[in-house]
Amino acid sequence: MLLSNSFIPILKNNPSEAKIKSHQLMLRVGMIKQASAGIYSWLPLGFKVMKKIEDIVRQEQNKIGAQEILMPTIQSSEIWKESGRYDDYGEEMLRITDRQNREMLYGPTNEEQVTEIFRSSIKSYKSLPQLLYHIQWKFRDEIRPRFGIMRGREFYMKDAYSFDVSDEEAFYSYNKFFLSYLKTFKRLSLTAIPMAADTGPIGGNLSHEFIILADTGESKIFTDKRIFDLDNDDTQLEKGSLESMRKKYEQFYAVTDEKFNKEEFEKIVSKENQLITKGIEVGHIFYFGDKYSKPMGASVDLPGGKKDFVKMGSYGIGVSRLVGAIIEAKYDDKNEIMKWPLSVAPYDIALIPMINKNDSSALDKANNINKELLKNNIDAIIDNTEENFSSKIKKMNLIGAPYQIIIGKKGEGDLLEFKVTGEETQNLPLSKIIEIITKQKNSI
Ligand code: 5CA
Repeated sequence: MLLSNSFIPILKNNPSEAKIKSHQLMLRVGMIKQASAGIYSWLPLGFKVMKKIEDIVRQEQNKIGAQEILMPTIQSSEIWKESGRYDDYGEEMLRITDRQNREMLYGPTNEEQVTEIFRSSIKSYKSLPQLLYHIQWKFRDEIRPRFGIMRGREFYMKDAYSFDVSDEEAFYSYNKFFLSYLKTFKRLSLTAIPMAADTGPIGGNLSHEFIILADTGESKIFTDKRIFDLDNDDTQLEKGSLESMRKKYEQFYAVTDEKFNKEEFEKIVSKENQLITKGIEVGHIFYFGDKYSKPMGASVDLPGGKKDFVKMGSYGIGVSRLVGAIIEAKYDDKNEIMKWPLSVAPYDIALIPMINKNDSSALDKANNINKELLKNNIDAIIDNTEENFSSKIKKMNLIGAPYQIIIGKKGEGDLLEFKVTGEETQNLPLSKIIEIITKQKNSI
């Protein structure tokens, strides 16, 4: 892609209304454009990143056997009256009346909608478990939307729902999502820690928030820092293995402030392992048994002939929030260098030819390099403008492709000036550069 043809409206300076670095960068490089308070349009650069995140989330959901559906954004109030949440949800719910005077709402979450779908088709324990998910816009009329897309009113969420015949089976489903979340965030190059959390308006009594560390995060967290050293590489998708994986995490104290108890923390966690800091909630999972299935009459026939209400859980990932969370984790705002993880980068590499009016040789060279890259499925952005070198580098450092090739006039034979963005230049032939990037891509 040529920079001159792309819609990347870059600002010279940081916009003053943005208080945290993700919001600053997203406005600065034109990833998003505010439409009204807490509501944004996604421009090409931001949209590309969000779609790549969405793809990884989807792949990891499919791997645990969850099936993708798509429910509407607008829901009928009827099902919310059945569950009893229509009044409970309060002012965060955007309520709409249609021309027939029917009460509708813009979905803040989908427990009711999915239970309604389930109960109309599934009648027997033999069809369980069912794991269903969708990736869809949500609306919550937050009183104070802030930090750009981090706490928006309209936001993009993956929400999954599990239906099981017993508590034991439901915990198995819960643990599948627990593992799937750890793997998803790792592929996004984030370390997300599962922490015991409150359930709020979703309900239930078992819940984990997945939190990444960030000074600008809104969640206060209290942990035993040894939890950061855990991995889950040996975990299999089978009951016993998943159970021991969750136990391994739960043996360490890790809670958000709603669950914090100072006395308990100081007793359980030795001084040198205590970590009190802030983080961003990128995912949240809940187990709530028959909280929705009972009032909404979602039951199945059991083996002995009796009926029982299905046991349910729900599992959310903030797909749009993750764009900001990755920036908070990766952006060096002092030096103004963004380095996107290759798994979600808007471009794999930036080609930066030094161009002046009378000499197009560097641009020709960039175009030839691009042809080779395309053959190898490597997506490049070419800065074909005639600006000076330092402003070109500055701009590309903000756009944040993880690699750069600088194409000057000198050029030593076949060797190119290659950079891992923000690091030292190395002189390498194109074939070696393609090898490095391809290897990195295959490991995602
Ligand atoms: N029904 C459950 C699970 S699907 C649910 O809605 N959970 S939630 O309320 O915790 O939201 C899931 C995730 O969406 C959160 O972990 C967070 O990453 C993201 N999220 C929630 N509210 C917002 C918001 N206002 N702006 C951006 N992302 C949000």
